Amino acid sequence: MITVLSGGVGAARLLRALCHVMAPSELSAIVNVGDDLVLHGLTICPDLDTITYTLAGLNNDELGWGLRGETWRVMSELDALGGESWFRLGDRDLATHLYRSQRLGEGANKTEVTQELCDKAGVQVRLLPVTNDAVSTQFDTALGRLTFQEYFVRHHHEVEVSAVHVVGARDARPTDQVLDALRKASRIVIAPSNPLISIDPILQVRGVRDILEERRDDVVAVSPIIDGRALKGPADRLLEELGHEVSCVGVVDFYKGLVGTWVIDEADAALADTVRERGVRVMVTTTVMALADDADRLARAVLS
Ligand code: FO1
Repeated sequence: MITVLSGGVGAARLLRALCHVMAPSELSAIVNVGDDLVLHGLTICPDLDTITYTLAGLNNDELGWGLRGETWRVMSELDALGGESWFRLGDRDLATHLYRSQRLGEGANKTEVTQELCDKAGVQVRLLPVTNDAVSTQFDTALGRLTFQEYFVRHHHEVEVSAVHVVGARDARPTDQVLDALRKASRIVIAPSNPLISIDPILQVRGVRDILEERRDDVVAVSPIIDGRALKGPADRLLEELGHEVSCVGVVDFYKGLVGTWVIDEADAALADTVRERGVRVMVTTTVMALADDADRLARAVLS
């Protein structure tokens, strides 16, 4: 079994590629829930949904989130009422949030509801929210404290951040399924997701970091920073704002003590020796997953 620590889009693409080169049923993903929010009384889990939709082949490639063939009638009506419509929920996507919220209201937990949604979408990868407890990633900014989606969507991740807080993480318990997936995996992979706001909220849940430290030799990570830049999202800017080096070396240092093998991009081949000096193994390959063949090659490298 392979277990992948996962944020949203980057992790979804890696998981999809891994499904091409191994049995999906042998794959587990431990997924960040720090981006989750309650809006209009609905519980929304963006990273879990991005992965589910991508693995089901239903993801909206243009937007990078949500479902393909989406329509927006509910949001238009909400706009007309002057309702809160900055976080856009498509008509099709809304069904997921309605279903999840109903089931949570009936007493199911997030892990159970995620499994139900995966079964309905035909997704065989085991998607595991890192915890069923409430965890909320928040930002100290020039505009004051912002929740994840206020920072990310409402302010287009353009405001300067002075600190990231994963509220609730230290009291949150990882689920039994998560602990099992971490302990039994032959290899643990850290996806090329944002280290500060997608992976760290997983690591901060009690006990998760300790297991990675113990299993360091079996941990493989893919750098999300290529040639000093993030392909998508604010990872590069956040690294800089929070005092980290903006390169694959900065990411290697951020995960110090947790990773045995690094996969860095060909564009960073000149930094391979510097990474090796940190006492880790290094593989250099294409890490950009825009083309299916490249994504599959990366998946094979991660498993090799
Ligand atoms: N991202 C946006 O940029 N604008 C949105 O209105 C938006 C809505 C949305 C609804 C459901 C969902 O699952 C994701 C959504 N996202 C939206 C993406 C999301 O905010 C982020 O990409 C992730 O949280 C970061 O991983």
